[in-house]
Amino acid sequence: MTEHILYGVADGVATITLNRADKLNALTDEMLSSLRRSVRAAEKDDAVRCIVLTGSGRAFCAGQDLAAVRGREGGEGVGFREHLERTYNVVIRELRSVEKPVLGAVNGVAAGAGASLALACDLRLAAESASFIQSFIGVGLVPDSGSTWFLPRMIGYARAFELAVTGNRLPAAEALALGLVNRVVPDADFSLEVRSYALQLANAPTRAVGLTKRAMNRAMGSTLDEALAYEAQLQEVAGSTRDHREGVSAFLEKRSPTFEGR
Ligand code: LHQ
Repeated sequence: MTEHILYGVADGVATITLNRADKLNALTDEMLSSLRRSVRAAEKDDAVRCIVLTGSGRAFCAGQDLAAVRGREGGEGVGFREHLERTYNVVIRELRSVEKPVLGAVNGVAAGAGASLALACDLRLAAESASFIQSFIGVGLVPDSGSTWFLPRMIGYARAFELAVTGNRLPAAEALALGLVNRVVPDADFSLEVRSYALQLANAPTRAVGLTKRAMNRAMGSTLDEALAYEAQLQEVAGSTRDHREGVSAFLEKRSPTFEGR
């Protein structure tokens, strides 16, 4: 897409790479707008059935480029509120609404809004040396880009609050124990593990995966009655897909299904 956001599609997997390794992939406005365009491109492309978000070099993402925010606090340019609404919030909403699985391949430290980006993914696979830091407090800010929403839901209020107000580094192994990441793999195996996980997701019945994401997103803020009704509504849609028919046929014929994502 651009020098600092790489985008590539292979075998049903779109890989978006934050590519500013010398600054630990700290985010600039240009990167955020190109990140948004990449997610949209992956959303529109029927050949894409899984999206991987990762970082170049030793970090996943160190959050907002702090060199670029100097001056904003003095009232020059757009304020933080507008900046967040125009950039980060758009990306986070896009990641949550794209009806394809988004795998956060957390190759290294994920700090500040970089941690929020990782949390906005549907799944997280972390390298053993990766870590999560709610760095906002270190620069006198509140968690943003969804961290106040994701973190307490994933690990409970007390732990989330503690991480947010201490800014302590959470190593990958502890993140796994808390349920913040799905898997942790040795650094040496990271690329292969990401590929195999992504291919598994890309070969799943994509419509059902996307509808599951939609249903779970909605259920997080709904009653059981509302969730039951919405599940039934979406099952009507999933039940009319070719992948549903293929799954049932494969089961009855005692063979492995081949899902096409339709
Ligand atoms: C960086 C950054 C960085 C620029 C490393 N910026 N250069 C806030 C404001 C407004 C609206 C939107 O939302 C936000 C949300 C946020 O994201 S606020 C939180 C911003 N992020 C941080 O506070 C994290 C800052 N970084 C760090 O604390 C450390 O770099 C970590 C703990 C991530 C990694 O530490 P080290 O492994 O020791 O690496 P390092 O600190 O030596 O960094 C390497 C280089 O990357 C270095 O550049 P240099 O030219 O000196 O080699 C850093 O300046 C640069 N870098 N993060 N966010």
